[in-house]
Amino acid sequence: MSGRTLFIADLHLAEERPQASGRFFHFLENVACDADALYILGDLFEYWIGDDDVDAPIARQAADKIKALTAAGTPVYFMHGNRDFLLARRYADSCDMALLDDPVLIDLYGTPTLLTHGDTLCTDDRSYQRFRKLVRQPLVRGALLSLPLGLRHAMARSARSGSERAKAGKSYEIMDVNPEAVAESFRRSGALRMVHGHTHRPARHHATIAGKPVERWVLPDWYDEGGYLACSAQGCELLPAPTPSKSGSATGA
Ligand SMILES: [Mn+2]
Repeated sequence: MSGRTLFIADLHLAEERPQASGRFFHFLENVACDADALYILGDLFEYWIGDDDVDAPIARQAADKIKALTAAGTPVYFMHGNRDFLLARRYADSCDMALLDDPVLIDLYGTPTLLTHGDTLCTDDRSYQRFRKLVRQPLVRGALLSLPLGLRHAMARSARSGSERAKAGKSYEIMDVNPEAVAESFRRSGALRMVHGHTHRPARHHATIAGKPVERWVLPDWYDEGGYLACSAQGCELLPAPTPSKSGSATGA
């Protein structure tokens, strides 16, 4: 126990990006190992087509490494992102992760802290919000999961390229959080701190809501360096993920 709770998001693990998974596994074994808890706030995986996609090596590897962490005494919590919202109990149970609702309010060393993936705060992106509402409906979810695996793989591929095209056509502001949606989340929850990912714009923002100072931490993605938020009773700080090669476990990748 280090008296620290860690937060990560947007790792976007995928077979074709072994460096990101190498860095993540190194982080689990060398940084998260003595944390009070680890929270994964969505988009752990680049995409997720169902817990029955059991042949995905990256999913199995990640499950083994996460399970090793929980077995050693660090609880791991997972919240869905927009890429891996189909991840379900079967997979979570296989690595002893607890599934969290989005958003959720936790007591973090005495500070009421709201955790969310962050996509629901991007209310200016109306077309995305409509899509999100549709695919999260239980009937649609069930229908998606009942399709053959091969077809789901093909759909995930086309959704990824479609999302890249859609992003290219949207402004920087539209894809960021909406300030009023953020303020409303603070007001509704009574939180004094918020932690989220999704926008890939790591930062610490300050504001005053209902006369109280609040802070909002945005987590970095792991496309490049990767990083995490470490919180203790004294406060939080954003830190870079250590590079595996620096500690002698170079992969030559
Ligand atoms: Mn996301």
